[in-house]
Amino acid sequence: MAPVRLDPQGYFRRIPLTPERLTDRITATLDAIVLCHLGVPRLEPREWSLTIDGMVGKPRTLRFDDLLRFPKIEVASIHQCAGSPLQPFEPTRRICNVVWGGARLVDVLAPSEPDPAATFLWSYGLDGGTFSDIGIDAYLKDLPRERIAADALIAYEMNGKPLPAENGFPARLVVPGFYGTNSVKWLTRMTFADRRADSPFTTRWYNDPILDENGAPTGTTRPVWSIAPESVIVAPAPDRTLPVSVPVEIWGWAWADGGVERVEIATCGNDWQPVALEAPDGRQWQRFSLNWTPPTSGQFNLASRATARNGATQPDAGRRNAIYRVPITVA
Ligand SMILES: Nc1nc2c(c(=O)[nH]1)N[C@H]1C(S)=C(S)[C@@H](COP(=O)(O)O)O[C@H]1N2
Ligand SMILES: [Mo]
Repeated sequence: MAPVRLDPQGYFRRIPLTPERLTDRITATLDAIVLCHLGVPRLEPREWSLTIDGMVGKPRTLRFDDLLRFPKIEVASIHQCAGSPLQPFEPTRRICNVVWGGARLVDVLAPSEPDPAATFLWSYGLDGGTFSDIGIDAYLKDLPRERIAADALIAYEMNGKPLPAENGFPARLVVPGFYGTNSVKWLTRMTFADRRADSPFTTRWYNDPILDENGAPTGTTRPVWSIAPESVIVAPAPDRTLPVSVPVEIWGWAWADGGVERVEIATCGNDWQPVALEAPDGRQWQRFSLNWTPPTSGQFNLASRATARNGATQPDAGRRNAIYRVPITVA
């Protein structure tokens, strides 16, 4: 294959919508997050292929046309960037909710007869270059085997249209419920293995230090896979002035891998109260709302806190899924 053309070359991202602009349930493609560590490969579908190898009975290589022959599925899902791997505890709220279309990952892998002893699936992108002064042959991520059977897909569509180049054209992995970093774009190769991939994007970056109760590193790490519970208030927007004693709807989105069970809102400090929350609909974010009547004039700090079905909740600060706060004035 001819050397890959990257345009642009090097780190490239789209500035995400701020929470008050996340008004639509499905985020328009041009408003969705974009993150490319090494640049944006430009290739034609006829130049694309996917090799499936490693611990399999039948290694094989698929063309783009082969991919289109599998039954097509659509998965509406949150899609979230975990933020800079160099600042793993920094909240960035790079979130959107989009519809992916493509082939089910299990369907594509099954004819290769994966060895039951393989515990990880490694996924390679076409993009190489330099990130944080480290030379990278190809973007490489790994996935625990059990996640394949769920609703992971090899997507060739986003919101009903072919993927834009920056989102992985012509085909990419999508792992709904896992942070975006795992959803390898411009997918070229998938390798079954019995250990984690030893690449900068698996074991050096996107591997959170686990801290003890005092916030000191324990020396162990956790892969950045499952999306932790999180929520944002869409309205009112920060720094708005609201009239006293006039009811207003506070609303926003909550999400977590596996769904959110409860959202609470606080208006001034620690007055947390449970609020109305949509039931989970597949992998999508869930709308929450509270009709609130500002009781007196003054400064308020609106905050929302999501608790996942597994009981995990949002920390106050110092983590990527820390509570989001909206300062407003009541006058
Ligand atoms: N090949 C490749 N895949 C990649 C990346 C990349 O740099 N190269 N970035 C990852 C990161 S960190 C995120 S958040 C998502 C972003 O996907 P998007 O740009 O389609 O929104 O792609 C992931 N897949
Ligand atoms: Mo990301």
